[in-house]
Amino acid sequence: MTSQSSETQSIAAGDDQRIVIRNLMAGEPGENGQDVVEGLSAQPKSLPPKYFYDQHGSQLFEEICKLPEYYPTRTETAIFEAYGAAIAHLTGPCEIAELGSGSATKTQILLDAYQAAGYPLRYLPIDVSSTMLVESAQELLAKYPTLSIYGLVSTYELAIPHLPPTQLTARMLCFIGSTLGNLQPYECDQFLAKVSHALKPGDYFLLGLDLQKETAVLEAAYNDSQGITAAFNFNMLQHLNRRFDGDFDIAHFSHRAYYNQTENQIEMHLKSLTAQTVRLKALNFATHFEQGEYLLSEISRKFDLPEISQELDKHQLPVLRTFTDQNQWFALLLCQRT
Ligand code: AVJ
Repeated sequence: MTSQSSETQSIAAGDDQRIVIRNLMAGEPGENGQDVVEGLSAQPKSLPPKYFYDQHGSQLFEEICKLPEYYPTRTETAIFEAYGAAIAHLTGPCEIAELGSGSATKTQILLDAYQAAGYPLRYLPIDVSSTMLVESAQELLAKYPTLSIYGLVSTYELAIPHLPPTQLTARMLCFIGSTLGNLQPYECDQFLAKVSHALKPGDYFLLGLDLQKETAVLEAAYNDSQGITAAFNFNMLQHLNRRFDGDFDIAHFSHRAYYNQTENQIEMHLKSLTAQTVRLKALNFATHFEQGEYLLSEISRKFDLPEISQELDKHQLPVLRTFTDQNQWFALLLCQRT
């Protein structure tokens, strides 16, 4: 296999019937960094969380998922294990599309359940990392002999209106891992409108959300004792250095994450330890930091079930069933488009 050279690529080796991967970003100009300039020019400064995820950042995130303090991944996986079969039973045969499929670890629990139910298996992974997408697709093809895959190398925004026609009776769009929590409320609203528009009546939307809970539990999850989350946060600056020929010195920043109880969100910051000027040469841009100034690198909203259910209702995506763990720390919402 080679890297994507054309927009549409089939993986060879006799699997042509089973897999198609389309690269929606092939014709796109590279990231032009306009969002970085905007974020660093704003007051207070902020950066889009997507800049966490270069190759090293994605590895660090995988490590975060295994940390003792980081309960979300473990809890969501346990919910999938407990209720995968129930979800399959409720939806009946349907194809599974997934925004931000990554390594598709949790999705395999679903595929196992659909396979055990004797349903046809069709999976539509969507991810910005073509390497991740191709590697996980190959692994899945080897594991599930009846599986067909239609993958999109794409951002969520671009992919949602570009999903291919449904081949099975229905489709289930999965957005798990509480990634929705990265969006501000107004962005969340726009996102749900797009999802609703892309689904047909009867289709499903499976949403994984981190729920509101004790501050100490939340703050520990973003301030782990091994410093992996701090490294993940600093890596955003190192990523920008590489990408835009920058001179951020991570020794002059510290990691801070705290729970904002008014907004019900974790806010992750990089705090400037000195007064300093940082340049991003490729963007022809420089910005000044005061000593003690904060740069917001991520919000991670924590949800209230009645509130988000109302939001989903508003977008014609009412919750059919809610699956949660014993502590009610995390929830999987199975919604059905009306
Ligand atoms: C991938 C956005 C769900 O908010 O918990 C983990 C990212 N940031 N630790 C989250 C993250 C710091 C994660 N999401």
